[in-house]
Amino acid sequence: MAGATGIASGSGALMGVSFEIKADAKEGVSPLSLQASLKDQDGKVLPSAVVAGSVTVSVGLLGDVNNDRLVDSGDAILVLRYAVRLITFTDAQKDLGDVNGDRSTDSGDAVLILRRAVKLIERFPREGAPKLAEGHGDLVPGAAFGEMKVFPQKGVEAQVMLDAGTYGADLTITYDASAYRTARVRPAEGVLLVSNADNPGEVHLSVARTEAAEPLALWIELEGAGQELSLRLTGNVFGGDGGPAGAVERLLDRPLTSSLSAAYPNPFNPSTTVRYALAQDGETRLTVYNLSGQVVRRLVSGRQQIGRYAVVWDGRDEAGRGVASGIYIARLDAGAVRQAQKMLLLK
Ligand SMILES: [Ca+2]
Ligand SMILES: [Ca+2]
Repeated sequence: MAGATGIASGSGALMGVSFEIKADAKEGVSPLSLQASLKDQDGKVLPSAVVAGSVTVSVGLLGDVNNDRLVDSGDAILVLRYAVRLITFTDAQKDLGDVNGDRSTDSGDAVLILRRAVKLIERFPREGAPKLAEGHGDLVPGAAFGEMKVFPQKGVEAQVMLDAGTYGADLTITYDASAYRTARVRPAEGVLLVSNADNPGEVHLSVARTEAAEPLALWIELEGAGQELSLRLTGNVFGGDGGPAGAVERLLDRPLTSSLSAAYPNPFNPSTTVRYALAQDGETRLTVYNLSGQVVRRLVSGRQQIGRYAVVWDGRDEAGRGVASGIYIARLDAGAVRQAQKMLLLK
């Protein structure tokens, strides 16, 4: 190689060297050594510099992780299966699967492999393809919990919504394994979806699609019965260029049965806090009665939403007068649920 004529002293990169790997090259690590012969400004030969290193040769077609000489949705599926940890990849497969060259083999790459399989793109970013246009304006990829269906004593179905503009996602949903187990992740139309629920308390799901003009609803079915449902959604979402477009972290926490908790403090003076949970939106009444069944105080009366509530009773009646020491009953009426708790006022 020739090169550095005319450059005086100093340090820096003089040139780049590219190697073409022969078609019959052996897969694996090949040693590489560079020898530079250097001359000073008078043309005197200096001791030569030798740099030893190596290159890793991956033989195969970029994106063709199953090595069948085709880049198709079969490869995208394998990348998704790898992303949810259902299978392992060799180093060569990891490398061939990383079609956008970000050193991670994930749903972002599956998106690109799918797009190539349906001829939406001709080359991968690692092959020098120009950066892909998003095609959906300002849509920001994202994922969140959506609707929920509760089947008492049987289980729940929770919806994970991928926003429009989300072409791929690697997501983990964690839940209380003592109350629930994953029944399944429902297949969705028009997308590649792979899930792994081998570990109790968590389900991994990876998804890739070629079109993302619309949001996508995915349903996770959990079997079991609990007083409440607490789900955590974490992971990454990918845009149409296959690059990571954001990290996701969402919590869903809701009661599954309406209930009234014991008042605290109890006995009390001058006030106590009554807590209750609503599993459904609807007319809700929380009323304080005396032992004769007469209404002492209406603490809550009206429509309320699913959630957890705390109401303070200050020991006064509807007219604002302090009531006498004794036992009182707090009663919750919410839908079909009617529950009561005793409270003792001690003056
Ligand atoms: Ca293939
Ligand atoms: Ca990648």
